[in-house]
Amino acid sequence: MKDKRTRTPENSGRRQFLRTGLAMGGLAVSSASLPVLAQSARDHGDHDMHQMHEQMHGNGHAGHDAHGEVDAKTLRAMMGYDRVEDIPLRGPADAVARLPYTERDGVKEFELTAEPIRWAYAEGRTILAWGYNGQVPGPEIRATEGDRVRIRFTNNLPVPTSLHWHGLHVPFAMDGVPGVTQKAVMPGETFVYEFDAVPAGTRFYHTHGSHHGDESVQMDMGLSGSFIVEPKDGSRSFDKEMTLLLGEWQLGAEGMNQVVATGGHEHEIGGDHATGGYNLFTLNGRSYPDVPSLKVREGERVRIRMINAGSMSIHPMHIHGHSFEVVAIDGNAVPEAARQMRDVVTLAPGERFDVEFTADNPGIWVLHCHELHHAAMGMIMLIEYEGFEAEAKAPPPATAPAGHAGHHGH
Ligand SMILES: [Cu+2]
Repeated sequence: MKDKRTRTPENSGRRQFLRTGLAMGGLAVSSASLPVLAQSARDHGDHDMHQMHEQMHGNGHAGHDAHGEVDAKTLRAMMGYDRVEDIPLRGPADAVARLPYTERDGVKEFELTAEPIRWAYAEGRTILAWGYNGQVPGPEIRATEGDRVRIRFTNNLPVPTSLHWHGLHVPFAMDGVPGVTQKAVMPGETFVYEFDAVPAGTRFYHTHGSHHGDESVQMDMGLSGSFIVEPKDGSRSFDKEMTLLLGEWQLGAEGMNQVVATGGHEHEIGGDHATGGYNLFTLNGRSYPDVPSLKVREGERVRIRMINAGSMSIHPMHIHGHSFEVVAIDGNAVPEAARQMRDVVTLAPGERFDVEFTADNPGIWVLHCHELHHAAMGMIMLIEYEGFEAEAKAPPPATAPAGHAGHHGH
């Protein structure tokens, strides 16, 4: 991919800025790519009969449990489908690590959509979600500092949304804040974002809601992904890198998402007070023990780019058996003289920490959130050295009061 990279001159002033803003800022065209909606329940017979069938056979997904209940109207409003089982089931096997791009006139063009899905956060366990390109987190966008990038974003959700470039210095018309920099992207519409990828570092993209007030609701549905801007000079201080996107969820029974069940009111329902209503914590969309291990080789220098893409929780991320060096905060390099050796770094929502460690202590180690409720609810990853196989995996995490969640099998 390296030889395909082109670099464009950086945005050269007000004239360029205005041209971009006018050309791209208000562009919203309708798209034919609305999700294929499920046939209405009426087509299959009386809705009550359908629910009764689910209750009798215990294989339904909604409408028969006080904690996971959602009526068809709410489900349609939030997910665009009448029945949970019609919502596309997606998991890691369907996901791509990095978003492919095509080059056109020196511009890197990316395609992103927002889609209603059932996301497999662990083996045999799903949660209703909104995913970019149908995955959680969205695919990583990679660019080189100064690249001109164009992201064609199509909203296939049943609700308006937006796309914000967190930590990137974009022209304001590209900032993706509904009511401030643009109108929300309506269901079925496409909005084209275009800007220079600056500055270098660990950035990310996420929804900014449909209007002021529902940003957390949309974030809590899974709408985020990493955006890594590699330095123009090609400098690289590590042998191996990984991006770790921290997520938090309000899981209901049978794979229900409480954001959906409450029609977007989420926090009003309270829940487990120790964790503010969040009861499932993910790393790159997966919950321990189903978080893929970081595999390292002795002697390697390893960078982990941590991104807190949650809307509320603070995560003190702790590594066992090693210290790591904080090399960048919020994507920006820390001068060498100011670098700290830590074994915990704490990320508030929106923060990023790039840490590096030298793999000099062979074995199997955990990297986990030291808010231990979060660890218990999934926020753990193993670091496995070559030659070491993880022992038998731990039992599934407690995700909610027993019997009320996490048994949505597929
Ligand atoms: Cu945490």
